[in-house]
This record gives sequence, structure tokens and C-alpha cells, in this order.
Amino acid sequence: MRTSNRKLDLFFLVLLMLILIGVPFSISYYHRYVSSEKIPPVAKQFTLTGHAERGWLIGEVPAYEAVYFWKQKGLPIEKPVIEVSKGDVVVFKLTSSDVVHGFSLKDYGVYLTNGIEPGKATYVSFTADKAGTFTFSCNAVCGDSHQNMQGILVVKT
Ligand SMILES: [Cu+2]
Repeated sequence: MRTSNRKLDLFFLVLLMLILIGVPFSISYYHRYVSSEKIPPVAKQFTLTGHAERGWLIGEVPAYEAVYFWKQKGLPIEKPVIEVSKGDVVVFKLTSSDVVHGFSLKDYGVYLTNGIEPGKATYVSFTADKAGTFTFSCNAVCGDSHQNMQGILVVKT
């Protein structure tokens, strides 16, 4: 009887551990799944990280990295240039490494009304049906360098 109780205890201990380990994993899986589900498989996806001093950085850039690059001498603040072809379905995965940022690409009617919160991904999607050079920017006042928080979208024919 004592042995079977011990087995039962062990069973519940293992079960508890599986739940404790499994829940965070399944949440992150669910998050990724739901986010990527919205993206058409043919889409050209770009990740941009907003940083109050550095502007838009290409890729998912953590805060410490954004600050590190910024502090390197002689490294000017560059506006990222993103190139796509006319007709491409474009998805921007937007994130922030510090404060709440925004996003607008007026030529394509993209204007976020909800801010891009740090640590969260915000997706915008559109079809690049006009060729040309367009400027996207931050539409949430995020600091002294807010005006410089821009990037270029080039849509080639
Ligand atoms: Cu901003």
C-alpha cells in the first residue's frame, strides 16, 4: 500500500512538472502559430525593430544591441531600405526595443492606430501594387529622434 502511494506521489509530481514546463512552451507555440497563421505563405516578410535613438533597425534587435550599435563611434543613423518587386505581398513584422512606436506607410494606406509595444509583434500586410520609392515612418511620438525614425520601401517593376 505504501509503495503504491509513493508511485502515485511520483506520478503527480511528474504530472505537475510536465504542466509547469509545458505551459510556457505551449503559450509561446500558440503565440507563434497564431501570428504566423495570418501571414500568406507567398508573402515577403521583413522584421523591423523600432528604437527611439536608432530609428528603424532591420531584424529583431534586442535593446542592448540597439544601444551598443548606437554607441559605436562613426556609425551614422541609417534609414533602412527594403526592396520588393511590384505585385509582392509584403508583411512587416514590427517590434520595439524600448518604448511604444508606431508605423505608417501612407502611400499604401498603412497607418497603425495602436502602438507597437516592446516585446510584442505587430504585423502589417499589403500588396505592393505601385512601383516607386516610398517612405515609412513612426507615427507615435517616441522621443527626440522621432522625426528621423523613417525607412525606405523600394518597389521595383
Ligand atoms: Cu518611434
